[in-house]
Amino acid sequence: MKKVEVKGMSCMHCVGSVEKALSAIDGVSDVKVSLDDACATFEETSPVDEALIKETINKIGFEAGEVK
Ligand SMILES: [Cu+2]
Repeated sequence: MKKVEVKGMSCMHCVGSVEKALSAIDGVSDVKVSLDDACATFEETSPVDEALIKETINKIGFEAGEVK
């Protein structure tokens, strides 16, 4: 399981946006976003570029931290 910090989420709509955007990336599955913990977790079904994860989050208006 991978985890990425997502800053700037304020409500369940934000959570939904992040979930949808990350789920649309090839190789990413089982996305779970936590508003309380300000992070998203996901499984990789094939190798995913961490930069793409961050870029996707930033592009929809949030701030991505480290992918761990
Ligand atoms: Cu929101």
